[in-house]
Order: sequence, then structure tokens, then C-alpha cells
Amino acid sequence: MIRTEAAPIDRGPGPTVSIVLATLNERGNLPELLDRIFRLNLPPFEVIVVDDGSTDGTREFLSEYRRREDRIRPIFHDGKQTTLRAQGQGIEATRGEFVIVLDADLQHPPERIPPMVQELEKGAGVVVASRYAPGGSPGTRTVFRAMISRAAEGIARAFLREAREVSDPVSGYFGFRREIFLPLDPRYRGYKLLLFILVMNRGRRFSEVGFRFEPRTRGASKVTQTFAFVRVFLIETLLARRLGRVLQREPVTRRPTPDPTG
Ligand SMILES: Nc1nc2c(ncn2[C@@H]2O[C@H](COP(=O)(O)OP(=O)(O)O)[C@@H](O)[C@H]2O)c(=O)[nH]1
Ligand SMILES: [Mg+2]
Repeated sequence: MIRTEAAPIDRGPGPTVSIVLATLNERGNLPELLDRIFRLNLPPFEVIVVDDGSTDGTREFLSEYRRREDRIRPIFHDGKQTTLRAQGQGIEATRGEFVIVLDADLQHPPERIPPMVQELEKGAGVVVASRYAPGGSPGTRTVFRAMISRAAEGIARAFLREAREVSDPVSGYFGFRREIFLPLDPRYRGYKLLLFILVMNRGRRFSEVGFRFEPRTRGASKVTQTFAFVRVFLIETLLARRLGRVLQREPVTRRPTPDPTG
């Protein structure tokens, strides 16, 4: 079911930075996003794109792009699995010391990646690209979207200690050290991997970089469109909280995440 477009080409030492994108019908945004990413001044890097069965030409575009740019590795998964799982799948395929996750719809300007990598190089465990840190802005958003976002922040802060330590705990734009990542139970669904990353990094330094949340100009939003998001979000917050408890009891060992039905 999971098919990688092509085996990575072994060029000796691997990349330092792995950029992970989840895509669902982003054909209109990918050309500009990738061109902007490949123009960044970064240590050696790779781009992993997990596509969940796009039908708008995203897959064909990625296959074609891969032919001339071998630093990009598309992973084709059949069927919508939520961003939590898609990003998790992408992270498991990364080779870099530092991982950066961002949306592929140009709402997260990739030009913030270099300062985020610098924070990780300076020793941060997690770096959050924040709408509320200096230099950041939530941009113009609908009242509905602002309400959903604020509700999610409130839920995250109510249940997770780590979420109180950053200004934008529900950001979808963040970076962390690859070594801390624990594969999530494949049954988990959700949209905010950052909550789990914060929990996995308990006790380490969290850092922030401001960013301006841009309006989506092409393609459709799939996540924060309905109140169904809030229900899924509440469940994933509780799963992250449970993961935090398990890690507190057995802090060092690497093990699968707790059973969501247990
Ligand atoms: N692979 C994958 N990507 C998804 C899925 N849902 C959304 N995305 C991608 O995740 C990013 C954020 O999604 P978006 O719909 O813009 O979220 P919103 O801005 O919160 O409404 C975009 O790059 C989407 O293409 C999914 O189920 N699977
Ligand atoms: Mg979006």
C-alpha cells in the first residue's frame, strides 16, 4: 500500500536537514513552494513529501520533479490518513539530524526554515514557528477559523503542560531533533503532530521563531473547515497527554506509543 517513488541515491554522507511535507491536492502550490525551498541557504537537505492520493496532478508533478532533483523523495500513500500520520510516515523516512515540518499550501513561508535550523544548531530541542512570537502574525483569517484556532489552543493548554510553554502550541510549522522522535501508534489520527513532539521533548529547551501566517491562495483547505476538527483535536490532545505520562514512567526506552483503545 505504501510505495516510495524511488530508492534514495546513496551519495555518502546524508543530509543534515530533512524537510517533511504532507500533501493532499496541492498541485497549485507545490511548484512555487519547492522552488522557494530549493533556493534556501541551508546545510545539505532533503525534502520528503507524503501524498495521500491526490487527484489533481500533485503525484505526476512530484514524480517529474524527482527526475531532475534527487534531493526530493515522494512517498505515495493511498488514501487520506490525516496530517498526523502522513507527517509521521514522512519523518520515519528522514535521514537528517534536524527535521522541519510545514504545510505545503504556502501558508507557512519556507524562508523561516534557515532561522529555525539555526535554533536547533544552537541546541534547542524543538523550535516552533509561531504566529504570536516577535515578527509573527496570524494574518487575516475568517472569524470561524480564528475561533477554531483559539479553541484548539485552549484545549491544548488545559491538558498539556508543554503546550503552556510555547506561544503557538497548535502551529503546524515546527522543527526538532530527529533522534527524539518515537513512531506513533499507526491507529492515531489527528492534525497537530507538534503536541506529540513537545511531549517527546519534555525537559528540553523550546525555542520560537515568528512567522506570518499567509492566506491560502490556491487549492482548498481540508482541515480547519468544520467543527469535526475540534473533536479529533480533543482526542489527539488526550493521546499526547497519555504519551507524556508513559514517557514520565519510562523515560529513556524507545517503544511504540500507547494503545489508543486501551
Ligand atoms: N498527506 C496528507 N496531507 C494532508 C491531509 N490533510 C491535509 N493535508 C495537507 O496538510 C497541509 C495542511 O492542510 P490544510 O488543509 O491547508 O489545513 P488548514 O490550513 O489547517 O485548513 C496541506 O499541505 C495539505 O495538503 C491528509 O489527510 N493527508
Ligand atoms: Mg492550510
